[in-house]
Amino acid sequence: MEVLTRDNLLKKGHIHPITQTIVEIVEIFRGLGFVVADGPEIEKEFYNFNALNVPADHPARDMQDTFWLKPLSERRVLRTQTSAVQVRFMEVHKPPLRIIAPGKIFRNEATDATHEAQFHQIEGLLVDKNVSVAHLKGTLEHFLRKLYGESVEIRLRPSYFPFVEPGFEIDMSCTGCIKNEKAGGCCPMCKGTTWIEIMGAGMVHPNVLSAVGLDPKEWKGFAFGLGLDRLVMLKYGVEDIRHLYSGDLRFIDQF
Ligand code: 2NM
Repeated sequence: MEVLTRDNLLKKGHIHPITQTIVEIVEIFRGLGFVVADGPEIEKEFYNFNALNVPADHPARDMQDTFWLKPLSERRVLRTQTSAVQVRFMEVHKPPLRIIAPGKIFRNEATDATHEAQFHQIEGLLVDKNVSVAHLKGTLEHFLRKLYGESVEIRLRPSYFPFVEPGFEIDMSCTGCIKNEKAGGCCPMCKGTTWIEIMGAGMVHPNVLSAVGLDPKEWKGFAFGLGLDRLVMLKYGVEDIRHLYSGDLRFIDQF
């Protein structure tokens, strides 16, 4: 007679590593007074691009990068970032506000070990009076130290995103280097550079505030966006993004 064990009959499901990471990150930002905002995956061109200061001729709007839905005359897309959620939130809620928007996003690109057409992102937004880059840096430093440990250092490098000005790429000190130094090898996480590019961020562009009826002289904001798939891959040493979406229990059961 076969014995009923957890493994052969009562096998339990569990939370996907991407969802686990979303929960962890949301908890950290909840501690800072942020609330979760949600929105549709099928989005209007206005919320996905126009309101975010992405010009009509920007290559991101191209058929190659964005999934446009038919009929094309309706100007609907699969959202390419969760910022659209934040625009919708700002339309109906007066500042000061602090929101975090996790969710699935879509890009029309060829898939390989590090690219999927469907992946996950988490974006944050704070709007208040007298907000500065110092607030942005302090918030992200706090966040990454809670996630990866108090010894983490961060640095800001100038970068460009249409919806912010100034825009930055955020690097964090590599958490794998110490382990690898002991093992005597070059760190595979940072390739020996000691820094890992972890997220994009910046001060909300005045045009974005104006698009939702806020006076950019009165209100300022900072925003950031973080790809969850790469984060999970770094954390667990997953070498192919497609494993995360395979639905293969032999993979998923490891987490
Ligand atoms: C990023 C990088 C920089 C961002 C901007 C906004 C909004 F809605 F406030 F304009 N939300 N998220 C943002 C800024 C996202 O992702 C790499």
